[in-house]
Amino acid sequence: MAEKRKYLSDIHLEDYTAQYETGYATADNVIFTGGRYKESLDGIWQYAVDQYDTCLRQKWFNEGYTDANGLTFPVDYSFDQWPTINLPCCWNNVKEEYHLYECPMVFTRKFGYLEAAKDERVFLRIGAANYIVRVFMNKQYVGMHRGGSTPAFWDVTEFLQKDNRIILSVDGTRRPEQVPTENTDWFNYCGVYREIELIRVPKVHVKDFSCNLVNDGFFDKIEASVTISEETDALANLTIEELGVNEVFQIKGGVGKVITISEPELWSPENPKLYNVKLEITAEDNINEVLDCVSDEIGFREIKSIDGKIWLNGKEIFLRGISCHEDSVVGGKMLTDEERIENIKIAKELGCNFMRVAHYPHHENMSKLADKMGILLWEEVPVYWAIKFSRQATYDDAENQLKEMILRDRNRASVIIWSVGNENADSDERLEFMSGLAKCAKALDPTRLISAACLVDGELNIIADRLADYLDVIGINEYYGWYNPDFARLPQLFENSHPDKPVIITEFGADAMSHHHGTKDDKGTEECQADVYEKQIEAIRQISYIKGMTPWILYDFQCPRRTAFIQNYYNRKGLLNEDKTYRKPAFYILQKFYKGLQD
Ligand code: GCB
Repeated sequence: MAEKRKYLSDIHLEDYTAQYETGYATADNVIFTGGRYKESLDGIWQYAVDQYDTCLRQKWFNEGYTDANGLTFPVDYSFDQWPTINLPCCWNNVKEEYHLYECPMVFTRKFGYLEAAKDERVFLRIGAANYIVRVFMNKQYVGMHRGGSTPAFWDVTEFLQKDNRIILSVDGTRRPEQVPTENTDWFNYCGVYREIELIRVPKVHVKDFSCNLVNDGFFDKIEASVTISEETDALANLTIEELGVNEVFQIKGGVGKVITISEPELWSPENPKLYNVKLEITAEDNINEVLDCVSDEIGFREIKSIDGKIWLNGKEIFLRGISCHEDSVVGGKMLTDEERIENIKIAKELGCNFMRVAHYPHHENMSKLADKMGILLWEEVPVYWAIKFSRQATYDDAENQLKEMILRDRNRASVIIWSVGNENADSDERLEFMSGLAKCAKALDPTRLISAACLVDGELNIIADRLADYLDVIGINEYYGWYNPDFARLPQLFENSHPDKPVIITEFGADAMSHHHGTKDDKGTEECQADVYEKQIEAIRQISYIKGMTPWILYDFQCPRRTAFIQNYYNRKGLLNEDKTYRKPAFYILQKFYKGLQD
């Protein structure tokens, strides 16, 4: 009887998610994954659309209600008979009827697992699930993660058995208090759209490992830092065979750091040289007792912002960039490596040495490929437009996403800028929020530049933002010739402004439907877009404090806000169309400018 009453009370419980607010995976749960063996849970899963969130309300993870007398009650799911889906994926692209579905879906599968050895820990890693994912394993709640673009880790050692059932309840609902908020200028692709894997690690394991060139202008020292899972003493052995580096150093209370003399061949877009770096943790009193071993492919380079200029390896650099969303006509936000390679190749064809991967952390393979192929990156967290800046939990969420992004990508030479947001109106709450993020990024990674894509002060027509005090580089989005039709205001803006830091024009652009023609005054035509590019480039090239640009955007991307005939639910500011089969005339205008800068 008691269980039956519970069954009924579950229906009436409004605050049913409160019981699932524990086991919150944050940046503190992250472990270093480079060089580790991963067991994939990708592939065929059963799934159901769970529009009313019944999985959580009715606790499906219990796999049935049985009362004290052994009476069972009917359940509203049948996992093994549900239809199947291939994970990871964005469900919006799987079936027409799910295209605009943003509420919860439930995924489940069974898998066998070879029991963890004594003293071994097993972590579940989900590369990205938008926006909240709750994990259940073998009739128990494991935990949750917030944030749609960064990886989540849970220690599932105690939950695993020989035969397992895992359930993921994934909620893609847009909510005003989330990061990003409910209103964005891109499509809210939902699902578990990056890899799901189990990672076995020794009990004492590397949680975090970073390795980079010392930023002192001499290019002759490499530093490595390590944090291990226990506040214990141990030894670490850093090996970079190709450089003859083999350095043993102390780990005290779980943390260790070493600086070693070495003159690596410097990484740059022209010479994307990577080294195989290995780190071994051994017992303090016995160097032959290996506790853990990780590795990574790392490039060594220095990036600085001094005297209003940006310096790569001690040489001034102009960032010839382009912005890019993570969007594919086939997979939505789930790009293949081939698509990422194609994007980088097209950017290179354009003459770029830099890409702004907007407006959220893209898949980690993007920066790995950028490392290999030689292109610099701006990475960003989705602190976009009207975030709930005065809400502490929203700040915590944003800061956590920022940390998860930095921990994931901080060994990537290609990444030179962490951006803490995009186009947020200048208020006291926003200043407090975003300066907090900027300070957090600097503290976690003092070797890179911090920026944000800021708005122009429209009234005074000046580049002025109080956040600039906390940034190394000022990003400016301006749409003269498009949202702001009075083009004459652009040269005035540049004249009125006297920034004391380098400026990157992080956005300008204009919509153009491919093959749509007219005069340059006809909005939405290729001629109009080309004209905006001509004028923008002419104005920007005269201004010495502008040290880079990332026009908006490489290719057209899906966007529910865009309903005009020429748009058809796409933002058409791309230099290419959405399937990248056609280059619009503006592509060649920007290419000419960038190639000219290279000569
Ligand atoms: C912006 C936003 C970007 C939009 C773009 C546009 O300023 O940063 O996310 O897609 O403008 O096309 O309006």
